[in-house]
Amino acid sequence: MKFSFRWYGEHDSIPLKYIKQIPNVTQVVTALYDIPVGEVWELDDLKALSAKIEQYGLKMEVIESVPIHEQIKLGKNKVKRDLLINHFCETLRHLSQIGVKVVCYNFMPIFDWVRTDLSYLHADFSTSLAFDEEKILTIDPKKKNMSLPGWHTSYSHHELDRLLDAYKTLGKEGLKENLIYFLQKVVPVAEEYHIQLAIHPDDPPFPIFGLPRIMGTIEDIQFLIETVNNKANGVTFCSGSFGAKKTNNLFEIVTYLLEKHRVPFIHLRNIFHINEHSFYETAHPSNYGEIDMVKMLMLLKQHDYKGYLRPDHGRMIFGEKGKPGYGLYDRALGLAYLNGIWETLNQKGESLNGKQVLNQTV
Ligand code: DNO
Repeated sequence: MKFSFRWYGEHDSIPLKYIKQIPNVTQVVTALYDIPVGEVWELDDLKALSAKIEQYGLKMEVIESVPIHEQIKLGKNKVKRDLLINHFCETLRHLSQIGVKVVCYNFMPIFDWVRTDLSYLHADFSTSLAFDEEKILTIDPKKKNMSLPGWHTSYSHHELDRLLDAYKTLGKEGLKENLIYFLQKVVPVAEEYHIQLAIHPDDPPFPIFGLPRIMGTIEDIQFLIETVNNKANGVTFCSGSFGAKKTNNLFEIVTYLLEKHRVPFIHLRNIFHINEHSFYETAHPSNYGEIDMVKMLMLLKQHDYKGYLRPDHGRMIFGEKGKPGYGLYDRALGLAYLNGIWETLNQKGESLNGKQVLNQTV
């Protein structure tokens, strides 16, 4: 398994040398952040970015994310859609030339991840991201000057309105069809260039503002994996996103993906539910939230997982000010914790003929 850490490029307040100082991190997960959605990522820009990272003895084999243009998700203007898909394929070709192995993307309409609070206060005075269903119900995305924590729109009020209506008309089945159309075109290209695509689940995995959600349950995952049956068509397993839906069995989802070899990239973070559709994010250790991290890593060990893993959102601690969810300290603590479990499992596996012992413990 390769431990990685997300970096927001030159705009990130965390310098690469700090990332290098976190024990056992070998990979930087990043993207080109200044390219308008839908444009080709040029090879020279990618070379410059990966050279910066390599200067610190780190690698850039995972991209999170190449964003998908709304026209691809909506599929209304067929000519524009195909052109944008070609751009995506061209970007994949360029990424393969600099040694990228995994490309994360998502198919969430308009908004990426959604939270209602970016600094939810905990009893120990740390803060984290949180989602409160009651608050979301009070936000009307069609209202002028609507604001959503962490979402900086580049759409005018009128454009946003049009997009919301278009997705309502498209519905869940339409969005699914457009995802499959996209994958049928891009997966063969990814395969040819030895890249695994890894869709990020909906975050949170339930409908927001009436927009369709298509990637949040085991059935959604099975549909994706079986409909485009190619190793290059994979999933980013995100414990916090899947975990936000109480009926999801995370171990069932990750086992299914591990058995099919369709999970090249993993995000681990912990969460705690306030009620069915409201939750806050916690420190990584199992006893702080609802997710059993030891059991999670045991499953990875049993399947001899060789992919990439990163600690996901951290809390703000030690007085740090930074990008919500993406400060340095708590993510570094999270990584050290996950690494400790991993090291223990590896030693146990070696000295006690692991598989049998691990099987009994899970
Ligand atoms: C939030 C992230 C997401 C993720 C994208 C992947 O912190 O997990 O923004 O990067 O959804 O496409």
